[in-house]
Parts: sequence; structure tokens; C-alpha cells
Amino acid sequence: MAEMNLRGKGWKRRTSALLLVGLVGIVATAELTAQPPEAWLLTGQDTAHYRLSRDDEVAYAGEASMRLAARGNRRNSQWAVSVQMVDATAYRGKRMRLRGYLRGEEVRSGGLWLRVDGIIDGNYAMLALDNAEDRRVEGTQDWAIQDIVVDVPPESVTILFGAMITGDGKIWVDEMSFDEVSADEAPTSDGERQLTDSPYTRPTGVFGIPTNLDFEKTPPGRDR
Ligand SMILES: [Ca+2]
Repeated sequence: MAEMNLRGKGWKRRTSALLLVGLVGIVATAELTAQPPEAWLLTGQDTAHYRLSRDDEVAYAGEASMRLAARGNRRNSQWAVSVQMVDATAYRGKRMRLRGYLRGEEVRSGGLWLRVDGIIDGNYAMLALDNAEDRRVEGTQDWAIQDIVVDVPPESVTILFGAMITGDGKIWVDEMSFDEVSADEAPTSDGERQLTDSPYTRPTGVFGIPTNLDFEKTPPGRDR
């Protein structure tokens, strides 16, 4: 029985290798045309081994979603995020909810994240952070809603948010929204406030309002 299993595995490996060789041309073409959704960037600890793209074949609503996928086998400690930065001025003093629909395929861990940055005594301060640690997508899961609720303090300057992936696999996000909620809706994290001694430097690429949260916008330079 053990021998049969071994042989079976070897056969499967060889077949996979042949299939991969045959598919190289197609995969390479797809990789070249895959672009991040408009207004979204890939960042994190290991961006070389993850890919952020607009997926027009998988969607919760409309025709496209945002896909964050590992390239090859990643260790469980490796991670990357998609990010969009929005000016916090309009949201100061409000309780806000980031909502999105997430889907996973053989993913170690994936979820939404949100961080509020600001200035306290002239220095950079992280005023809130929620990585949705306790409600991540794991393995293969169909579309499910995920929320992050935070208070945006008066000292806030920018709000950063997106999706996060850890280790292997793929996640998709669609139909995100960013709305004020009532005081009845409890924040999803304790705040994670951290002050620093570093002067605040405003990042470039900050949007006035959340942009392309449904991922329907076609990336520049692509006909559709
Ligand atoms: Ca969509």
C-alpha cells in the first residue's frame, strides 16, 4: 500500500510538472496583464512573493473583485497587504465601519485591516489598528461579510485600510464600504494606540474619499 502511494505521488508530480510546462506561456501572459485595481497598492513584508490584481472573473457583486495571492509556496510568517490611504479630516470624531465581502482559496489566513494615523505633539502616532485577527478567513471559504469598526480621534490625519494575506493561498475582496455607524455598534478592537518620537510626514497618494471600493474601475491602459 505504501509503495502504491509513493508511486501515485511520483506520477502525480510528473504530470503536474508537464502540465506546468505546457501552461507556462499562458500563465506568463496573464501575469503580465494582471494589474492592481485602480487606487490600490501592494505593500507589506514580502511584496515580491504576492500579487495584487483586479480579478474580472470572480466577483461578489458587479464584474470584478480585488485578489491578493501568494506566488509559489510562502512560509506561514510571510505576509502582504493591499492598501488605500484616505484623508481622515471628514471622519474625525466619528465611529466608522469598514465592511467588505471576503472569499478564500486554500489560504493560511486573510482578512481586512485598518489603521488610523495622526499627529500628537507634532509627532507621528498610530491612533487605532485592527487586523481582524480573531475573524480571519482560513482555508477555502465562500463569500462572507467582515467588518472593522473604529473611532476616528480628533488628531487623525490619514486612514489606511485594505486586505491582508499571510502565508499561502488567495483571497478576494469585493463590495467594500466605509460608513459612519451609531454608538450602538461596538468597536472591533481596543485601539492599539502608539505614540512615537518621529515627526509626522504626510505620505503621498492620499485620496480625499474612499475610491474604487467595488473594484469595478478598469486599470488605466486596459480596454474594457
Ligand atoms: Ca465588484
